[in-house]
Amino acid sequence: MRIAVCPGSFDPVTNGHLDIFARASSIFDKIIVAVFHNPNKKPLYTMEERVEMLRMATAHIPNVQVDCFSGLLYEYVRRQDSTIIVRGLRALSDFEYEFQRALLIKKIDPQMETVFMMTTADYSFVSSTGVKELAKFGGDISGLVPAAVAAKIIERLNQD
Ligand code: COD
Repeated sequence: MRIAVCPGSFDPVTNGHLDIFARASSIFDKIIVAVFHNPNKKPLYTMEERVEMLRMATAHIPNVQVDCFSGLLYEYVRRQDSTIIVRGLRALSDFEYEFQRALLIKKIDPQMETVFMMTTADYSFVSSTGVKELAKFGGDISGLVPAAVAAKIIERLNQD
């Protein structure tokens, strides 16, 4: 069974992320979407909220599982009986960062493969940061995140 891990912050999940999961799910037998718990960062959404939004957004893709992890990514990937990391690429700036990370991981664990998937043109400009900023100032985020996630974001903004 070919298992691939899609790691990220997903703060929150966007249609750009979902496009990568859906396309990866047709290549691999199982996709594990893994939310990174970084104790040094303060995300807008808690780990539980991010996992819940991801579960809602991926419910229609049968071979996608949502999980969370802390510590080193390649160690987590190994624990999932996998050696495959899937990452999405949007712009040249993504490439430079990803290229260095992939080489560093390969240096430490030579069997680890980072597979890059090019963004879909429709989502090339979509980022979690952009969605949060747009929502905060009352902009329309429909089309950038799934409807259920948009509702959660708006509900949260109304509480603050
Ligand atoms: N289209 C296509 N892909 C997209 C889009 C889009 N519109 N938006 C985002 N993506 C891709 C990103 O390029 C990325 O591949 C993925 O979706 C997730 O994105 P983010 O922004 O939610 O996640 P990141 O990049 O913040 O995740 C960073 C990690 C959590 C993976 C990283 O910090 C990590 O591995 N941490 C664990 C510690 C570790 O092992 N570090 C590495 C040492 S070498």
